[in-house]
Parts: sequence; C-alpha cells; structure tokens
Amino acid sequence: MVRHIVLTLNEFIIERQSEFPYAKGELSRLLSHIGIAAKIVNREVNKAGLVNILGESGMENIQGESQKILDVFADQQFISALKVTGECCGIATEENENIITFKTDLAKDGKYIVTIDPLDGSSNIDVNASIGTIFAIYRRLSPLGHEAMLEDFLQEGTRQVAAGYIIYGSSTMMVYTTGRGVNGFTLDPSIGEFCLSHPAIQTPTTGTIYSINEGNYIKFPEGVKKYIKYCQESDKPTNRPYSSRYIGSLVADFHRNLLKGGIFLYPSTESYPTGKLRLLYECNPIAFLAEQAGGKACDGLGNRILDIKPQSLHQRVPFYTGSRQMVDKAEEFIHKFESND
Ligand code: P6P
Repeated sequence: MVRHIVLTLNEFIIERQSEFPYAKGELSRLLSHIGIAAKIVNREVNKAGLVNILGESGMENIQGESQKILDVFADQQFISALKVTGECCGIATEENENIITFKTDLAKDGKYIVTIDPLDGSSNIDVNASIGTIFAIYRRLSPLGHEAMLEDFLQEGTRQVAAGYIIYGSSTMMVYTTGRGVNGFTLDPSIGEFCLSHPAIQTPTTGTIYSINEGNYIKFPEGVKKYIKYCQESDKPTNRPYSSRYIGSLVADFHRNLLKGGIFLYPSTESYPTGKLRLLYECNPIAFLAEQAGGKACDGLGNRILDIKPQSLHQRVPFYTGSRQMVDKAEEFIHKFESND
C-alpha cells in the first residue's frame, strides 16, 4: 500500500522558517495559532445548523451590519489565539471599531500586528454557503515594550509579512503566503490537521469566469457596464461568453477564481460610493495572495491595491482582482469610459 506522506501546516511552517534568516519562530508561532483558532471556528461553523448559534446576535458591528452569533464567536476565538502567542501586540478586526492592544508585558514585546475579518460572508451562514476568515500580518512600527498604536495598522499592503484566508466550504482550507508563493492546506478531520494539498498555487493568466453582483448594474461606472457586456459577448478570443459566478462571499468567490482563473469585481455603487470591501482586512490580504499567485489587484482608479496608504481602519476601496489579463482588460474598459461617468 502506498503511504501518502502528508505535510501538516506546522511541519510546513517550520520547514519554511529557515527561509527567514533572522526569524526566531515568532511568525511561525503566529501562523500556527491562527491555524488552531481556524479549527475551533470550523468546528462551530460545521455544527451551526444543529445548535442555536445561527442567527443574529442582536448587536451591530462598526459597519452598522447586524452581527451573527458566529461572527462574535469567531472574533473572540481569533483574538484569544493571537493574544496568547505573545508575538502579536495588537489586532484590528472588522467586528471592532478601534484597534485592540494587548497589555501584557509579553504581548507589548510582540513584533507583529494582525488585521482580520474573522468571519467574512456571514450572511451566508444561515443558508449553508461557504464563508471565510481573512487575515494579514505586519511588523509593528511602534517601539517594542509599548502597546500597539494606530500607525502600526495603517501600513501599505506592500508591507505585509504574511496574509491568508481560511475557507469553510465543502472542505476547510487554509491558504496563505509569506511572500514566497501561495500554499493551500486542507483540514483532514480524521487527524485534526491542515495538510498541504495545493502547493505553490499559480492562478491562470486568464479565465472565463467573472464575479460581480449584477444587481448593482444600473449604478456601476460606465466602463464596468461595458466590461460586463464584453464578458457576455461571444466574439472574444474564447469565442463564447464568460460564465457568471457569484456567491456573495469574497473568500469563496476569490478561491474559485484563484484555482480556475477568473476576475472578481466590487466597484463603487450607490450604496458604497467608495466600494464595499475593506482595505485592511479584506482587499490587502487578498491582493497579496493574488499577486503572489501571479494575478493582480487594483482599485480601478489606477492604483495597485497594495500601494494604497490606508487613512482609517475600516476604509473601503473599489476592488478588482484575479487573473492578470482579465484585470488588465477590465481596467482598459474602466479607463476608456471613465470620462462618461
Ligand atoms: P454584496 C460579505 O458581506 C462581503 O463582505 C464579501 O464577502 C462579499 O464579496 C460581499 O460582501 C458581497 O456583497 O453587496 O454583493 O452582497
């Protein structure tokens, strides 16, 4: 019988640690603890339909969005996991208006900060559609021995040391990068470990999937409308229309397009004039992954997502990401028709 050697997430992290000459394991420990919290959240997500942890918590987050019970649970799990490592001095999460600074002496010496959307797409929880966690890790700018400061969190995406997501779908996967490629790990419930299943992910340079909420079509910028029509025409090099695929869960839509090729678009809309998705804990980590996998991520206004200097924790940006040639084509349409807006 051929014994398949599985490489667990922790073994992989330790193996790759040698690539960081000055790393003493702090980043490795952070990533491992994120993996542990992900397994705990996964356990609750998977049984959400069975126990009374579905539905609304009765609270609202900073965005004014109703918080699901699982949103709050996931937020607490990742905060606890990051606090206990001693490597992280503070975090910014979608669920909290301000930064959360850890006040123990150990944590004040933490070299890293984390931005995280603990449970993205949570409106899909109650209908059993895939949801996800999205995180980014930065080195702190403020001095060691003190509490984290807001400046630590308002760094350009190019300064991320690691980024990733967990997708709670038909299987649970953790996909992350430390700037040396993108690797995917699938949770094997029989051993409770994330195992390397998608080494060195490279996204196709083009594809035939476009992902956008066409319910907002009327208010899209003219160039986006023209690009959607381009996707629907059959006179492209593919000689057929593209397929429209949209789950309404960023991690699920991005993950599918990452593996198959495709483009995800969230333009500015009437409800979200500067875009809906948040720069710090949705767009930057996803953009880092997209670029590391050979793809692209921009705001449709001529800016590379990773170059944008954040002005506030919950800043929103228009977001276009995926296969490089498809994002290039969408930008071409946007720039060609932007004077018509
Ligand atoms: P809409 C989920 O609420 C989310 O933040 C992303 O996961 C998703 O891509 C987007 O919003 C969906 O937004 O307006 O299309 O429902």
